[in-house]
Amino acid sequence: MKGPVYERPRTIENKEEVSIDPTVRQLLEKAEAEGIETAWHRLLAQQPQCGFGLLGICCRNCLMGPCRIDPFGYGPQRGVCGATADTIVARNFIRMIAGGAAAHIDHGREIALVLYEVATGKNKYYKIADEKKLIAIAQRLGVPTEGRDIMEIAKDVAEIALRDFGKQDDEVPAFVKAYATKRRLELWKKLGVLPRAYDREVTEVMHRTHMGVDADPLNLLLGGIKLAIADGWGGSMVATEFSDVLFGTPKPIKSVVNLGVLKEDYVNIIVHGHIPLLSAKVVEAARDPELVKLAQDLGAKGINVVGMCCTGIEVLQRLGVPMAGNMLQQELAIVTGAVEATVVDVQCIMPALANVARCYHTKLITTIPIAKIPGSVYIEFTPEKADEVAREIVRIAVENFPNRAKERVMIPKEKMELWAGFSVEALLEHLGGTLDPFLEAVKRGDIRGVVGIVGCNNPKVKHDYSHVTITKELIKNDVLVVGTGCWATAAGKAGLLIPEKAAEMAGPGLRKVYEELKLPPVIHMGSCVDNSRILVLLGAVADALGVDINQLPVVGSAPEAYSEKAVSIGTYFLAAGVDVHIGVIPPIYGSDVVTNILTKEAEKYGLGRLIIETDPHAAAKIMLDIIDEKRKKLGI
Ligand code: SF4
Ligand code: MSK
Repeated sequence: MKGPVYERPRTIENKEEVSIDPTVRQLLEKAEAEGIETAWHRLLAQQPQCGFGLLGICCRNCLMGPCRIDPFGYGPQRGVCGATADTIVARNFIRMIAGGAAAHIDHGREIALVLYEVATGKNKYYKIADEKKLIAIAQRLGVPTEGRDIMEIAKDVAEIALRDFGKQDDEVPAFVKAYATKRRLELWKKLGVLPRAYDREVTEVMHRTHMGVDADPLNLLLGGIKLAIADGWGGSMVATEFSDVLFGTPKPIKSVVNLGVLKEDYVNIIVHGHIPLLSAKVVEAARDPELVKLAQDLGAKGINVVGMCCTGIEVLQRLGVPMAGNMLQQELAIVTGAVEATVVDVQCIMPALANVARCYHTKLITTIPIAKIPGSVYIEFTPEKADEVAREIVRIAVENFPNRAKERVMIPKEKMELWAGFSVEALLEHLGGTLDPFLEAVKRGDIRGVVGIVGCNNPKVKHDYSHVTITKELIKNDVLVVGTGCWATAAGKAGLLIPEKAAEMAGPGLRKVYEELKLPPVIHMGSCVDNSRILVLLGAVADALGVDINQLPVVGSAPEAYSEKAVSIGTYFLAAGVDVHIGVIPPIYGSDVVTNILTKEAEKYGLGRLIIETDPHAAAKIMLDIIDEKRKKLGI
């Protein structure tokens, strides 16, 4: 007997519903005409998605399973081991945090190791680009700086950071202690969620979610919160702070965003992934006169490096490198037919890129031993041979230019100017060295509150729509929006990162703030690890006002979240005391207990609440209400 025949979805009927970005619609047409599938087609092929998975009530943590709980109460209410829906949902949720936190922690470790190698003279390819930042970090950590050689300071700072990853004592990691506010540290101590070492917290979550260990949903969630704290104030903080030391602390910088940054007559190289160790070197190598000449000899005008996802943002915010797009544009960039190489490191790189690249002349170049993709060209990157590898990669891209099929090239025209590079240091400098003018504007009500919008695209959500709608709605109501990652790219494409344009869309309060302080209503603070910058800012504002972070008129939002990293980021904002909106349904509705803890009871513990709302207008309204309520309680 024959089963039903699987039909691969080849077309998306209504492309208007897929994205607000015209480049996506144009290139989806081209992809379909050329028989190429994208994430949107594969999402269709997955319908209907598993209801147990959506509710978080399936478990395959052991070989007695897989087990699933019947959400309607007719079937099994316990797994083979006896785990209930509450246990299973909580375990699954914190395993997502473990995946996300581990990614950030590994990222932080890579950067810290390079700083250590630079400080000890073992790596000559990188340098201390920002001594002032290094000294500021040293002072926070209590490392003596007076009259000392900068390399000695760097060595001490790197050693302290590296110890925090794998130390065995129960002390709070030095970075967490140095960067979190006193009030938060006290609260976390009371709740028993003070982390000890970053790797240890990842291991502990994997351990406690093993069959036969932790079955208590609240205890499990607190374990997840402890790990998320280790991510935000630990792994991610190290990644951000040391990237500033090695590559420079971002300052406002102008560039261009969207697929129109690809150039028809140039060799186009996309850097995609997260860790700037590679992308910064590719940018450098592409400026090498010998390689530029090679490109010209092969008929190109030059070499054009553009960014995708957060490693793109790392080189955008420091070097002004144009951004090709955000997460859901990675396949479409290749569909333009104009990309000689997509060079990737880690995270958010769809394995499907190899299939798309195969349909064109594009070389997909993977570089990291833990991130190989069948069908890609693998050129191993290590910081010890950074320059050679980067040059080799650029050479491969250049030599691939003559293979481009000119008749298949279609580069969308759309591109938009944007301003990025608003680190905390740059913001402070912008305000004249003190937060006071900002705080005054908040007290006066010109700035009603602040919302931090973070990361990601998700094909379940109309691409960029929620990001842009929420941002516009908030600034119209005088709420300053700061953010990172794929939100920032969406905001840039919509023109929201052109200060004067955003000011025109903003309410009278924010417009006044822009006129008086030149503070834009919408602020690009960096890549997804740079959410740590928002934590630093929140801590500084709370301390300046003499209150705890959970009292501030501040909300977090992840309107189009997809990744486990977003789950970890959202959770560390909850740990900071910030209410966090998510625009995609997280897999927790299978447990009333877990849903209740995360969406309601968390507040009782001094943590933020999770707000689940898929409609961007309704979400913005909820955020405005929270801001008003907090202002009222603060008496402003
Ligand atoms: Fe089933 Fe328990 Fe094993 Fe999970 S841990 S698969 S619920 S037996
Ligand atoms: S790249 S984690 S989709 S922000 Fe950082 Fe974008 Fe989210 Fe990846």
